[in-house]
Amino acid sequence: MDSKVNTNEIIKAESRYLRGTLKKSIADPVTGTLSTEDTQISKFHGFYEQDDRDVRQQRQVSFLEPFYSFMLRARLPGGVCTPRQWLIIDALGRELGNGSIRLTTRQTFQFHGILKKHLKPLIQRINQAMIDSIGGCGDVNRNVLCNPNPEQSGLHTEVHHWAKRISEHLLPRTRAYHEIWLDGKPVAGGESEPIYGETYLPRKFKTAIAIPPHNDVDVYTNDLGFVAISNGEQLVGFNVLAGGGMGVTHDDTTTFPRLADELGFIKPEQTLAVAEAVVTVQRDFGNRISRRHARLKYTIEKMGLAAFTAEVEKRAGVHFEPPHTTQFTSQGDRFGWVRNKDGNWHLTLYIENGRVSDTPELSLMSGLRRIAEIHQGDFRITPNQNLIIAGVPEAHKDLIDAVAQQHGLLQNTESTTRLASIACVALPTCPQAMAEAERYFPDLLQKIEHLAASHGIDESAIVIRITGCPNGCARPYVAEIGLIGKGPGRYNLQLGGDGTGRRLNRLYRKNLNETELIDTLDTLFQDYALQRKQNERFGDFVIRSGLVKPVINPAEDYHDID
Ligand code: SRM
Ligand code: SF4
Repeated sequence: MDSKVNTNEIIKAESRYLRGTLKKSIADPVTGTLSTEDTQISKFHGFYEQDDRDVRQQRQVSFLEPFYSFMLRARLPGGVCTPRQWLIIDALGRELGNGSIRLTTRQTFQFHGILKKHLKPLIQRINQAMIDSIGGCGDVNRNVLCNPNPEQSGLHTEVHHWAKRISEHLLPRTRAYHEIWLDGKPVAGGESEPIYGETYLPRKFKTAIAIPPHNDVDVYTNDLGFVAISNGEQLVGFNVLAGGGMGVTHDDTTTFPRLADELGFIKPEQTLAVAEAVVTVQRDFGNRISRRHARLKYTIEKMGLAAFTAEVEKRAGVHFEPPHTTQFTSQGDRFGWVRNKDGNWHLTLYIENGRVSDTPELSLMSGLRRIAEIHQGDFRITPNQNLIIAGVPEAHKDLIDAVAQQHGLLQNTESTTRLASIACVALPTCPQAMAEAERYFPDLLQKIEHLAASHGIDESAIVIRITGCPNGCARPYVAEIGLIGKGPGRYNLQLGGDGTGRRLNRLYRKNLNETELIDTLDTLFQDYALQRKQNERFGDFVIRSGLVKPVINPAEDYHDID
């Protein structure tokens, strides 16, 4: 192994295919934590060690170890689960988690606040429900996204099938997960990882499939993207994209967000070979020295797109045809009841920041549990942290509607901007958070909504996304307004996404506190209200009026600010 590789590479290489000393760490009753190496290996099994940051300082003063607990993220390709599975997820969130379930921007769910001793029973119980957490996190392919909207039933079913197949094809082959959590027999030897090798990928890897005209999966922000091409109802192939990613480090101009490039069109039967080829090129050419520069976007910048594409074609044994023309018109969800082509109904519910819990104001968790008890279709988590109750027969619609009404799930009072906006988790669980996001966003949005209403632009459905740090978990760099945590109560203001996920935004003002942010938006909203063209989006307006320059080549010009 190259002596310069980063520590994670050594940990992976010495982990015996992701076993590490996890069994020992989990069994150690003296501490709530894992060994340092195991905190990295655990990610491949779907869980992260965290500590409650609200009480971190207080515990330090009292000479107590941090209040450790774990976040577990499931693998749920395309975000689909059955009502029976939902009931188990709900029960585990209440019994072994912190009383909530978190729907994520990658169409799956997380539990927070799991104590070390509860990890094994929790993993066993989700597996009994036929859900696993393999590759929920770690340097492998993550949960595969696809459009969850069952409106175009035939096409969606086919695309969802591909999301599952890609996810399964790119799963690690190690038996470590079964051995440690499901009491599977230890492997005698001769184990291998045909796709990943023993050091897996240099970094996380993300895949999504979009069905135009909806870009709800933000397909251009993924390492690997597939845009479904259909002849109406049937899939004829995919435009393949590669090299998207959001993560940036504040003030490090060698890091940048990037939208994926188009490689070309392929037939459905070539999908797995192409997915595997993109993964193995990244495995072999990705940066294993600097994790900050290890995502596929940097590999493509280093190799050049033509050389990268040629290498993928060679490994996959395919020749990319010119991409088909496609058009995206939105990046968000559509809410309320809609009738599918098959005559069944689906109900898309707005879930504020994806957090499912019961509060004094809203019995959301209980309401969804009640729906799961009577629903016969499925549940679909959207890539915008919302939830679809799908496949409701006409005869059940009134009943489900009544339960949703009774629990306040159909308030229908949210502004178009609120419905279009998302926040990452941030404090108190996320160790990377520099500022609040999920806990603060509802209040901040209220102020922004008042501002929008005062300028008569409240129907503009401006896409606003906030994150507690520049890692970009709510994909803020493709929002019309992106707010990126800089420090407690301070955010960078980014402007210029196009509302369809096809354009990066750019930094407009740095390190604003709430008053400065609201004042800045006040001026921007006023100009937009007075000077916008008919149907012009806010993000398009700020670009046309020269308030921010569009990003042409992020590797070179993302950090150019006037
Ligand atoms: Fe993320 C790390 C939460 C989607 C980019 N992300 C984290 C961690 C695990 C913090 C950590 O390193 O310990 C966060 C856990 C917080 C918590 O307490 O739950 C976290 N990320 C999330 C979720 C839950 C945000 C949400 O509010 O929904 C999303 C879970 C997705 C899933 O189900 O798999 C989530 N993260 C994303 C996305 C959006 C996406 O994938 O579509 C991105 C940007 C796209 C990308 O990857 O480029 C994203 N997360 C990151 C990064 C920056 C990666 C980079 O290339 O620089 C990190 C930090 C890292 O990897 O070192 C990170
Ligand atoms: Fe944590 Fe940053 Fe991701 Fe928000 S964007 S969840 S603060 S890593």
